[in-house]
Amino acid sequence: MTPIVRPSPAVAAALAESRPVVALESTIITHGMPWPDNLAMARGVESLVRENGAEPATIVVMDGEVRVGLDDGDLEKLAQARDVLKLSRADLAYGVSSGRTGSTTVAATMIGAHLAGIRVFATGGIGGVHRDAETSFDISADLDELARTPVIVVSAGAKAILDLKKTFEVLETKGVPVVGYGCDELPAFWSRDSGIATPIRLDSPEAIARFQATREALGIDGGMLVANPLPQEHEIDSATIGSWIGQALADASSNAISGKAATPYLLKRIFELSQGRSLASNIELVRSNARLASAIAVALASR
Ligand code: PSU
Ligand code: MN
Repeated sequence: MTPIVRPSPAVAAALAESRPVVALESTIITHGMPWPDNLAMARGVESLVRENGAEPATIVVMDGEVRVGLDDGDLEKLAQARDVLKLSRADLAYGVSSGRTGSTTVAATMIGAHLAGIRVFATGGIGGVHRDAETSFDISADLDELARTPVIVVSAGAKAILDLKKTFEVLETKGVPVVGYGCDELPAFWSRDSGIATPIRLDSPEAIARFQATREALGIDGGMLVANPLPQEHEIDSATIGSWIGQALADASSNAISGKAATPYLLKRIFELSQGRSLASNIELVRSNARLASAIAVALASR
């Protein structure tokens, strides 16, 4: 019988030797960034994780398996693939059972990482409460997954297309710790500040590893969100990005875009309106998160 969750040889070896491993998601490759920047981003992030002492494990559904760790050929195939499913908790098993290719969102990547025994995961920004949630009921399954699956997710907060205040309120309600990394205000993805005070500020990867170990010792399960502001030289000021977000949201509504299509549409529209600036920042924030996640994985492995 073939195992349904299959680590690559490199990831399996790292896990067997208790070396640091960082999970990476694939929806950002298939639905979050255009070709060929998506492939360059994915390759660059994998190298960065290796340079920082950890083994990268990009997670994806292919050929009836949850693959944990891809070789360069698979990465290239995925970056160019069309009709890729965007998988979350609700449909991860459908992706596997149908034999189709599916990329994993934050929620599905957390499930795959946990099944493989990986404790840290780097992404861009999580999904959350959409601005029109009171009528659309669109709240990302990423939030529930953080509440139930014990993986540390390193992000630049939640994507600023969302209602950030409501998103962080929901995380608090669900008992998900939100750690601001070296910041007193939570980041807003493309910008460093959101105007929302950081609930828990920690300033080193070791402090994050100690916090996680203490949660485990207390029997507190579920994940943790580490919010890492992007480097200042790559941020877009909130008024500038705010006007592009406003325009993209208006366009989404006049084109009746909703559900799974909402986030990919908004990211693409903001990319066009900003003439590529939003993508450049997005890539830099993912790189910065990959560096921090690697350092956290190293700190966890050396405890
Ligand atoms: N971070 C990025 N770009 C992305 C995403 C994260 O920089 O495209 C993806 C993640 O996979 C996340 C998803 O889970 O966006 C959120 O989708 P939704 O709002 O439909 O839950
Ligand atoms: Mn949604």
